[in-house]
Amino acid sequence: PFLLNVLENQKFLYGSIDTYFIDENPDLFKFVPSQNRAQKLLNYLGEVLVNGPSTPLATRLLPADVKPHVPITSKDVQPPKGFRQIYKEQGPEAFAKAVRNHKTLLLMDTTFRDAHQSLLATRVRTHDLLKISPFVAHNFNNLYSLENWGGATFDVALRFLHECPWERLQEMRKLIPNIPFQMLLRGANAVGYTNYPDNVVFKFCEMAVQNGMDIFRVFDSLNYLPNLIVGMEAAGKAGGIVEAAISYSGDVSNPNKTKYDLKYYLKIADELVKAGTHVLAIKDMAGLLKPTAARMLVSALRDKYPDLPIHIHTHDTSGAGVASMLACAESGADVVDVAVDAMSGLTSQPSMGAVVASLQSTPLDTGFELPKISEYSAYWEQTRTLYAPFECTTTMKSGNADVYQNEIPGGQYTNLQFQAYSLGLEEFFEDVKKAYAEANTLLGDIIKVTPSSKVVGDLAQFMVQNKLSAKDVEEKAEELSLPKSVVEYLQGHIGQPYGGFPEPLRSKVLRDMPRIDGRPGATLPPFDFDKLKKDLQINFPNIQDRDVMSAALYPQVTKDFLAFREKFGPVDKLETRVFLTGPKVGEEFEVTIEKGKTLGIKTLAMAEDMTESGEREVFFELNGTLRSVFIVDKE
Ligand code: 3PY
Ligand code: ZN
Repeated sequence: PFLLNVLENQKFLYGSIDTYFIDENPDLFKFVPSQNRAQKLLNYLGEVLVNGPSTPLATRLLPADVKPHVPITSKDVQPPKGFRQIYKEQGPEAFAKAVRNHKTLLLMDTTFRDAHQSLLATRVRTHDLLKISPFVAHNFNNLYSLENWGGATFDVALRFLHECPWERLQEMRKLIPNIPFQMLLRGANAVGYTNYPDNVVFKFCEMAVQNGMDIFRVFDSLNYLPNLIVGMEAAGKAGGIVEAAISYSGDVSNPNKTKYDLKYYLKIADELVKAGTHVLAIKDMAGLLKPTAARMLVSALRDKYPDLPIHIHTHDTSGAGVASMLACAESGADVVDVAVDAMSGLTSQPSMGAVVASLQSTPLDTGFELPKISEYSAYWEQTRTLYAPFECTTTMKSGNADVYQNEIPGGQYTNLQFQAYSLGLEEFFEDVKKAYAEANTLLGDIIKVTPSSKVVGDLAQFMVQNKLSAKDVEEKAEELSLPKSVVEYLQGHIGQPYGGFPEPLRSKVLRDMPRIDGRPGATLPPFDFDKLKKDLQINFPNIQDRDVMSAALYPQVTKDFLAFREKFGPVDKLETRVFLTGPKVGEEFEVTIEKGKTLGIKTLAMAEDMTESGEREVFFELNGTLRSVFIVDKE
């Protein structure tokens, strides 16, 4: 269309163009969309009505028929200043100093990322995040950060929500200019599950900063330093704030648990400080850091690094999360992680309201107001009901201190429970949890977080399904066809575990298979982005660099997403119930596809009879005009 516009332009036709040609002729950029976006959305709605949800529902529960109340924020007033201004104006070091100099406890709000990753299978959509974003910007400007990207959100956005994670980031940034955004970066695995070539990780971080990301919490699933350092360098080179994280396992307060003791953590902390981290994080992904252990660990780090900001992450799986975060705060942590009350507890983070209330009128008082937290929470309480099909509370009714025995990370805990539930084997979950602990011991008692947690989980499920004890696995290792993730782990594909690989298990499983002894990414050739772009342009001529990056990380998932978007348009603009299960017949609703462009849609009817070619006609009213779409009935 650009070329056609140029060819029709009067100035161009008469040959009088100069370097200002494009600036002075904005009409060149007025494109008629290739195919009507409204028509594409009708096709989507028809598809869901005829063939069911486009994103599989995890339980039999349906989204509630509610319109969550969005608390009012004035559109005319700029949100107040926050820590982001310090970072943007003075850089990461000044930001770290300001955090360290701050006298009271700071909070990171995980509601936009880890909370829903842990409670709602990461399914919360951009639409619902954006609605509450202005309220967050105006009332929570004193947050250390808002965790709103990375981890599993990247994959799930593309794969299940059919939306672009980069657009999500950009849109949130527009509405929240003042609070630092934080993401979870899986070191050399970026936001994926495998090691990528280094140039992928570097370019990914560069693009993340360009699109509005500020703080990168970088971890490695084995605390393997070479992997961690790649992520730190990538985030640092991109100009981001580097928050290197030590993944926490075991129990430093238990003298019988000796593998991951205080010395172990202090040693890694030393390396991360040497590598130049701006902030040091403890990432307690399973919620194992009991209050006593928290006091020991945080005090030791505080004493050793008086000038370094310390940030603690936990999950509330056992129910001890609030107590632990208070212990961290009292021992000198600068920042702890919480989720808004309605999105807190269980495998999510501890409750924001509970932590804030507990510290009121103390020297650590966060300064947040409980009524504002209640308003924020009320929005999420209602919004959460839209995601009923993905609710972990379908199966998980309470906290469970068995996590201290099985050490399953928050997100994986609810995942495994879902799997057991969907197989109709509730008791299977109890077996899997026990097997998880055995599988961990078999693999050498490793740090367990994405992707090493998947290795342990896969082995645990394999053991339960095949009725194998740990002893059986050890004895029959040569004959068993173990899950691919386990074999690859033993080959060294995700890095080197602390204390080495388990022997003789490793030799028995691998025999003469190849092994990687160092950093896996070091042996991968640089990724060819230009080639990928050219390949993708064959089918998707309008592709942008951000789509190319998505495809470098998730090739097939991204191609499917691009094809889906081409066919069905901006489905991310639909409200969540309509997106998940389609509108009701007779229902009228609006979709704002861009600022100032709102469609009024009414679902009229679905033909009872099929056409000869197996299609069903679905009738809509679009802005008052009758439209219909023909949908192949796949039943
Ligand atoms: C992730 O990697 O997505 C995690 O949340 C790990 O805790
Ligand atoms: Zn977490």
